[in-house]
Amino acid sequence: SKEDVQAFLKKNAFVLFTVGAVIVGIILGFALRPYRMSYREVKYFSFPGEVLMRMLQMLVLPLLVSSLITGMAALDSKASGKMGMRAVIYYMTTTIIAVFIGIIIVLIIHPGKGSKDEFGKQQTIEQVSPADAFLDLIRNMFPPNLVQACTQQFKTKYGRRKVHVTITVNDTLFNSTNGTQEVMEITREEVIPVPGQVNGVNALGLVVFSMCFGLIIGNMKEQGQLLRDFFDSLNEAIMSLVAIIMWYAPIGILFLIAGKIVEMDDLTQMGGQLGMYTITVIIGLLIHGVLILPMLYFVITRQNPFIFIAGLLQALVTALGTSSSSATLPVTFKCLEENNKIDKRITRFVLPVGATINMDGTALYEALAAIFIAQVNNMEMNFGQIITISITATAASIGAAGIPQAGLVTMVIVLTSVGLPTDDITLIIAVDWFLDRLRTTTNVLGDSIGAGIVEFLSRHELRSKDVEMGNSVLEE
Ligand code: DAS
Repeated sequence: SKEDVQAFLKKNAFVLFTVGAVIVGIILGFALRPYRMSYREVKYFSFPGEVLMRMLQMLVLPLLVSSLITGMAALDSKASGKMGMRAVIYYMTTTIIAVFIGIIIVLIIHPGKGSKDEFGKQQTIEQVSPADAFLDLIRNMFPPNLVQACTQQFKTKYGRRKVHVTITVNDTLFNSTNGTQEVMEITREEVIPVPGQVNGVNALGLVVFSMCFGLIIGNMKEQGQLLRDFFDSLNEAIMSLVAIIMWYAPIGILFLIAGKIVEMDDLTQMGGQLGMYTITVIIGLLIHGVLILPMLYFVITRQNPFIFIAGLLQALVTALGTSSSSATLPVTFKCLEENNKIDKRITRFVLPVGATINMDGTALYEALAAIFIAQVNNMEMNFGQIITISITATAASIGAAGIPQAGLVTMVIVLTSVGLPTDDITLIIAVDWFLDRLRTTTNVLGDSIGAGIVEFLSRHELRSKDVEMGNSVLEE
């Protein structure tokens, strides 16, 4: 009946808007491509998307800190220890599974053919040793200055920049009557071999600090009450802000996607090895995201994983649009708490950590890409080297920040560990913006399913805590 339709629309308004935004964004993007917008025009056009990205990033810092502190403070150390263990086991298991899927798929499909000619000229990238990269990971865990950690950016060994070239063709020779000028604008992306900076916070350092801090104020008696109340209410306030921004999100996502489609390079090179490589990555991510993770969820909780995933739709689309799991974090919180009714004590505790260190998509991608580069160089990887790749790919995914294309940067660790040329990262740069979006979506999916599984496994602790606190306990 009419009421039913209305009720359905009301309940699913967000989801419908978001899915609609993606579809309209794709159509609009392709429709506008023939107009060959200039760099500046593209920037203007995608401005609503840029604003969304900034709004989400604005919330990440207070959300991450307040949710982790309240999450840790709400649990006693025994309970949080147990839940922490479960989360870490889940993170490790799924990351390792992802790495192996990446390796197996790339060995079976074998997209690289041992010729680099078709990739064109490459630039040189500064060399980093795995030991340096590893020490950097530990350094980032302990920021010497907390205020700086909130503003300091992750340093990368190379960055990208857009170069805008205007070529003026003087046509007087052919057009002697009025001597017209033809102006051509070209935008291309360049890899710059200097320490680049990526926007974001040192999330890893803040996660470590907030967890310890939360644990401590949770164990304090009355003296800690003020701090516990403060962070609790800060967290509530930020989540209310998230609720407002969510209404704007579909518009932002529409323009983020349309803008990227307008500005992307022609896909002419996609026919060859790079195309095969792209398909291989997509297949790997699909196996992990659509098969393995849902199966794991089902085996453990005995609930329908696809209903769970349907509740996450908005977060997944935001990940696709922003290619940043940190920026998606506020939306992930909302989806899990509101649609999937995951206990706040779990989300607050598990999600910020997951968004920072648990990246299944990135791990799968790093291992796969490294072996692809070996194939292009005609190098056969032996068993020991493949094991090395799987270990370093895991480390590299933990070290990667939840920001666009961070995985490409940490790939240096994987390549150097088996003696592959790091310069060859440039071979895959052309398609990375796209694959980054897909692996970010997989990362967010992995974090969310992890929250569902950890909640299920921790239901007894949560219940006894409820009884202890005198909260109303739902009958099972
Ligand atoms: N895009 C990143 C993320 O936010 C990680 C990556 O580059 O792989 O999840």
